[in-house]
Amino acid sequence: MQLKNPILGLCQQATFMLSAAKVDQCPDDEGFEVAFAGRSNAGKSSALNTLTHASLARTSKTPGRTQLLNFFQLDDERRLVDLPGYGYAKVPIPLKLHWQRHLEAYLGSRESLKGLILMMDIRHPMTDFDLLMLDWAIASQMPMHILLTKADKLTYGAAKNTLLKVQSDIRKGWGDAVTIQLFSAPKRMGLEEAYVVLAGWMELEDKAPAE
Ligand SMILES: Nc1nc2c(ncn2[C@@H]2O[C@H](COP(=O)(O)OP(=O)(O)OP(=O)(O)O)[C@@H](O)[C@H]2O)c(=O)[nH]1
Ligand SMILES: [Mg+2]
Repeated sequence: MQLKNPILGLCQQATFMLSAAKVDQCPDDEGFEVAFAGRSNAGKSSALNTLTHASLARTSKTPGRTQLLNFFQLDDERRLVDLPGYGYAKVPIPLKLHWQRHLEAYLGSRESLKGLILMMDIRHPMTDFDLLMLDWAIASQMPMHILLTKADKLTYGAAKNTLLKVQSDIRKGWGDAVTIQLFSAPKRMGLEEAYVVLAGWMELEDKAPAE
């Protein structure tokens, strides 16, 4: 399938906008925003970079790298946000509380937030924090799509089995509004599926070519 969706072009022209340490430093709360959330080291920044064909977000072998909300602009009214990872044990407690407060303030107040992409390392899915995020998304009626990242670390069969298992657990616990897919940044696996979700949330219809 050839994706003609304009989301592709927009992602390719994504630019870094700003980093916010608190909610009042975020860009104006208008238009369409999609945030990338997940446990520290789950692959949020890598997924964002892969989807935007750029090295916009800083990735790291040291978990807890992304300490601010980083905004990337797609066009005048659309943005992607790289959120700080949660659950990294070695981050000092005051800093942890600081992030948690600001993350909660952001999630709880952001009108332009149209959906959350939740990254889970396929080898460690459904951490306690992931379950909290799922609870929060359902309670706030926030659309959520899960990327099982680092799928390249397993054989295709094992990755597929994990996908089916996690999908079934999510359906049982949270219903079928939450969608899920496999993803790998180095193999560029799962890009089209993710673009379709982003395009839907950002109200970018798949336009047929002009006759
Ligand atoms: N093999 C493989 N490695 C990945 C993949 N995605 C991320 N990684 C690696 O996992 C590590 C963490 O990736 P990041 O993208 O920085 O993770 P993050 O969730 O943004 O981490 P924080 O910002 O610290 O919360 C890096 O060493 C990445 O290269 C993937 O799909 N496959
Ligand atoms: Mg990061």
